[in-house]
Amino acid sequence: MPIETFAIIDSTLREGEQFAKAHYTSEQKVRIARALDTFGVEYIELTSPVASPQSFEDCKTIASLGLKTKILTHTRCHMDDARKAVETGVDGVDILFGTSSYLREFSHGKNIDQIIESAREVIEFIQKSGCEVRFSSEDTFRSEENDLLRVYQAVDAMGVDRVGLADTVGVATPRQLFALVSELRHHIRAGIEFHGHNDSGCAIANSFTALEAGATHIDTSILGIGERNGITPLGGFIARLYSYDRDLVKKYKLEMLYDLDRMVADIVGIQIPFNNYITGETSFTHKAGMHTKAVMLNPGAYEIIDPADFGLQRTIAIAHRLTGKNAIQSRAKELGLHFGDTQLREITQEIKRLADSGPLSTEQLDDILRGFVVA
Ligand code: HCA
Ligand code: CU
Repeated sequence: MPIETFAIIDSTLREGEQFAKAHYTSEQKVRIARALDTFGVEYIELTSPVASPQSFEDCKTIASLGLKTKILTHTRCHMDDARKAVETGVDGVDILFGTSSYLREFSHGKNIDQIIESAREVIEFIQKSGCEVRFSSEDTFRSEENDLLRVYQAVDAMGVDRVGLADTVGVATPRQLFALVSELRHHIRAGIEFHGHNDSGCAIANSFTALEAGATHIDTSILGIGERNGITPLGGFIARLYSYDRDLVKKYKLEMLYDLDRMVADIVGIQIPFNNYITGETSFTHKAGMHTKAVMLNPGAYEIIDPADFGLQRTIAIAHRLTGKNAIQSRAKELGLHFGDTQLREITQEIKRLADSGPLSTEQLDDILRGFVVA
C-alpha cells in the first residue's frame, strides 16, 4: 500500500518524560510544545494529568496555548483518569489497556470481555465530552492475536478515532508489524497508530513498515527519549520517510530539526549522539579518498539525504591517512593554491606519511600545502 497520509504524534512530553534523565520544568514543557508546533507535527501527547498536580496544570496550560498541533493526553482506561483528562481542555485522550497475558495476570486481572466493558464506559464518556479518543493495547506484540482483534473490533464499533498498537518492550520485527497492521486494516475503520520501543533497534523500521501496511499515525519523541533506551526518534523517522519520498516530509519545517534535537539534549542534559540521524556530528562527514572524490563531484554518490534541506552542511575530512588527491586539491584551491598533478600526488603521499604518526589538524594541513608552494 503506498504511504499517502499519515500524522506524527510526538510524545516527547509524555513518553519522553519517562526518560531517566528528564525532569522538565513547566517553562521547558511549553518551549518544547511550541517548537514541535512550529516544526509541524500534527499531535503532541502530554503526561497524564493524574500523574501529579503540576502535570494537571501543565496539561491545562499547553491546551490553552492556541497551538495548531492537536494536544493529547495519555491515561489509563479509568473513569477517574478520563474525567481529569477532559477537564484540562485537551483535544484528545489516548487511553491504554493491557491485553497481554502478562498484564492480565499480573497487572489488572481482567478478562477480554471485562476489558471491553471497562473501555466502553471510558470511551463513551470521552466522546461525549467532545474529545478525540484512542484506545491502545499495551504490550500488543505479546498478546494473542484473537484477543487483540476482539478488543480492537469492539472499540472500533464504539467509534474510537484510532486504535493503538504498542510495542511496549521493543520486541516486534518489521514483518510482524506488516502482518498485524495489514490484518487490522481489513477489519478496522479507525486510524491505526503505532508506538514502538527501540530495545532491539527496530523502532524506525517498524514505524515505517506500519505505514506501508496501512497505519495512519506514528508516535515519536525528540532524540527518541523514553523509558529505557526510548522509542522511534522524530529525526530518524523523518530521515527514513525522506529517503523513501521527500514529498512525504515537506509538510514539516525540516530546517528546525537540529534546533529541536539540540534543545531537548540541553534540557535533559545529554549530547546529541555523534551518529544520530541527520543531526549527529558526523552525519554528513565524508572521509575516505574514494568517497570524498565522488562527493565533491556529486554529493548524491554517498548521500541519500541532502544536508541543505535541514539547514546543515557536509564536511569533507582531508587531513588523515585515508585522504586522496582530489580532496587535497580542493583544499588547496580554497587556499588559492594551484598544483600540477605530479606535485599533488607528492603532497598527498607526504600527508599520508605524516598522518600515519597521528591525526593532523586543518591548520597543519594548510601549512604543509603552503610549504609546497615555497618549495
Ligand atoms: C508504557 C506505556 C506505553 C504506551 C503506549 C501507547 C507503552 O509506558 O508502558 O499508549 O500506545 O509503551 O506501552 O508508552
Ligand atoms: Cu512507550
